[in-house]
Amino acid sequence: MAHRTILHVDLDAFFASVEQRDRPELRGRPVIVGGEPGSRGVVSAASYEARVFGVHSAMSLTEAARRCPDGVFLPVDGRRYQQASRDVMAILRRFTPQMEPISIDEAFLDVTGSQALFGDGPTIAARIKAAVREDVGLTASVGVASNKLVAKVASDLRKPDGLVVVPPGEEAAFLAPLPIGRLWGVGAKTAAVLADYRVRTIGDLAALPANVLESRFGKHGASLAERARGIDADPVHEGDPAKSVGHEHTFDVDTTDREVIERTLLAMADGVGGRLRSAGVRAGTIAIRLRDNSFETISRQKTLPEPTDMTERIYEVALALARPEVAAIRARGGKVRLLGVTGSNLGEREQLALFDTDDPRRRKAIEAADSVRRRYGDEAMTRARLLDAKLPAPFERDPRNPLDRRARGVPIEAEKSDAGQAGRDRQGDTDLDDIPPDDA
Ligand code: TTP
Ligand code: MG
Ligand code: MG
Repeated sequence: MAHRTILHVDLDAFFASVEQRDRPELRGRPVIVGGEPGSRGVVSAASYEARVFGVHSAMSLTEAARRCPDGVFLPVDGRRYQQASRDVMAILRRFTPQMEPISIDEAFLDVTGSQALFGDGPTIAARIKAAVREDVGLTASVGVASNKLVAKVASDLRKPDGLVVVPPGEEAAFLAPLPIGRLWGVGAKTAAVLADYRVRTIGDLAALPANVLESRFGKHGASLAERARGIDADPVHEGDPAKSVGHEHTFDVDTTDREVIERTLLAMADGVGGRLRSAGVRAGTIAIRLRDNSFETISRQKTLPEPTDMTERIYEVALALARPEVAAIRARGGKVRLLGVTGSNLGEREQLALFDTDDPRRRKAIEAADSVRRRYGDEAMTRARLLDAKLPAPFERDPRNPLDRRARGVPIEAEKSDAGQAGRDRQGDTDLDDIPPDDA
């Protein structure tokens, strides 16, 4: 098969670069976006001048101030970053319709079919970098390769203002010397386990016998082995908006305990609501899924008079749908094995403004809670009711879900690979195609 040409484009020190672009006096200075140096937040973005001092995203502002006392600390100005993001995405779209934005400052492009028009991969990459610099005033780093995995690693390698080309056939050799943490899908936990096998570089991983990986990591092991060799068939998902967001939970022990069931539904409603809010969309339909101990699966859904992204509303609907089904399971002496909540029939929040009847103060409070959660992790903000539920973080995102990927300012470094290890509780994405229409 003829090889594909894939680009990964990622802006350099994005939020900080927008600030330096708009305030020339800040150019060449250490700029730290996130808030006041003494405040409780974390660093969103650090300019490369600030990184020299060891400041990076997700570090506490206090620590950043300690390391870089002369840094210029600025609040997050989301509106301007959103606009810059839109401007850059519009440039990328000029080179191919096959464009997949994966966060506010990065996207994959499949330019296989664009080369007759615009030149080969490296030429297109150079043209994109020039256009982003001239038209938007920012620098981007670009990786060019035959697949998404390798292109993403490549764009990160020579930041800032980098351009790294990996010719087809050289994927494995390119990855081999790099530390294992650079491989997408290898989180801290996986890296720790691999260290037991003396795996330090991606090449070490590629050299490990596939059966060792499979016996240690199961299905994930097989995909690890492939990716270590630079193999990735995932297509660029062009204009592939998510159709749904869902959470599913399999209980450690089958249950009919009302408190446990309601708490689980609430946690999942909160997860769905949080993901909808951070992506700026609302769900017009809420669905639940229930599986009993004989593995019979029931799905129910309700179309709402007004689309929502609010936890309480999602919970209320999910509970109303689940209650009679749980009662029926209980009545026949069964127990609940799995529960799921999904929001679908999604629409942009702005376009839904006509329906906007909820209390703006309440929305403000919820959005504030979301942003705290995003900064400090879920534990910080989980409702009292959810404590002790021993559920995975309800705010967890799925890098495979385009809706989650476009959520604002959310790091998409995925620990997904560590989910699904033997026998643990799992939370996954529900596939809406499984869900029959209302009252089916
Ligand atoms: P990144 O592309 O991860 O980082 P960056 O653009 O600041 O730096 P780099 O040159 O290494 O690409 O993220 C893009 C923006 O998303 C970043 O400028 C700010 C925001 N962000 C956060 O708010 N919190 C985070 O933890 C991360 C990683 C990013
Ligand atoms: Mg970036
Ligand atoms: Mg990025």
